[in-house]
Amino acid sequence: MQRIVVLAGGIGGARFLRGLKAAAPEADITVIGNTGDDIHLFGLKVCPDLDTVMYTLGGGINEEQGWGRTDETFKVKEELAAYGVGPEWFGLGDRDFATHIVRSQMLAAGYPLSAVTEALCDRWQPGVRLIPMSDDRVETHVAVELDGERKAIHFQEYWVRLRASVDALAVVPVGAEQAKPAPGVLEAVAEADVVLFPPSNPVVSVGTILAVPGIREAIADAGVPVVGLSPIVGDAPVRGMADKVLAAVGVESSAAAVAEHYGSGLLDGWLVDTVDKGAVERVEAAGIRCKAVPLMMTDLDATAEMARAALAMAEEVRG
Ligand code: FO1
Repeated sequence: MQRIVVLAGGIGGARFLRGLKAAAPEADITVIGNTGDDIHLFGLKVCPDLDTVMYTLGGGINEEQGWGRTDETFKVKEELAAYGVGPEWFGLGDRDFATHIVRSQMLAAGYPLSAVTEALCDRWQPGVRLIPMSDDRVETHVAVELDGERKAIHFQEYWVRLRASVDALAVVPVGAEQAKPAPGVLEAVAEADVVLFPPSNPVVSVGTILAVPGIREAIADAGVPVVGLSPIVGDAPVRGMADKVLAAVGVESSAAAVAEHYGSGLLDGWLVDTVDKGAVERVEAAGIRCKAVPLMMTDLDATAEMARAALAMAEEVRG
């Protein structure tokens, strides 16, 4: 059985995984989830990227939004607002609240996040093994200039409240340096036949996972094909505001620049969209096998085709 490890952020990673499951129904898929987006609100721990993967693969996601639960209501949020308790800019729905309550209760009882995630997945049966990148707290902060003052704000405040409307001056995964990979992460990489980077944000999703000491090294040294799919199509992010955070790390917003950012020490293969076929030569010059294929996740079939192309490229570079 083919063992596939995927480093995933939120919406892009989750949708890609749905395609991967369709493309490789027999595969044993381990997902290493980004937890740098996690935020503590109302005394609860919210893990947006883990939940987005869990709900998407488990059939509970709000399809239009790509995050949060389907068939959601916001009574608790309204009641909190009536008490003047915010933040109001972060939409936590009633059904979603239950997940955060269970998670926070288990964490308070002493269970590590990896065990809590496994317990939550018992309900959702995502069909993959979902492991947080670390059981330790890592929180992505973004340095911005607001009202003439430089300050660091939580990633969610930058992304959701400010909609990335100001420049990101720096992106810092606070706590990453001290964090350890969660149990199972390094083992999954060591046993993998292929490692995939979905079209997730290269800085605040995949980049944060790689910032946990040991994970990047394990992937680079695993001796198996590492293949990524560009989240940038035609010099703009397919969704989200990846260009803003790419600029913060000095990377131009292009499919080729993102491949170079990961580098040939990590990546063996890179898929760019057909509109970026002009980038293939530049990526190959950087020592990374590259191919142009359609990369728009418009529906399950198109996404499964992308996953098939990634797996085919893995075979090509296996050498
Ligand atoms: N994204 C938004 O744009 N607005 C929200 O109010 C919002 C709430 C939210 C609640 C739970 C959750 O799991 C995700 C949520 N997201 C929301 C998405 C999320 O903040 C980001 O898209 C990801 O963190 C980026 O990967």
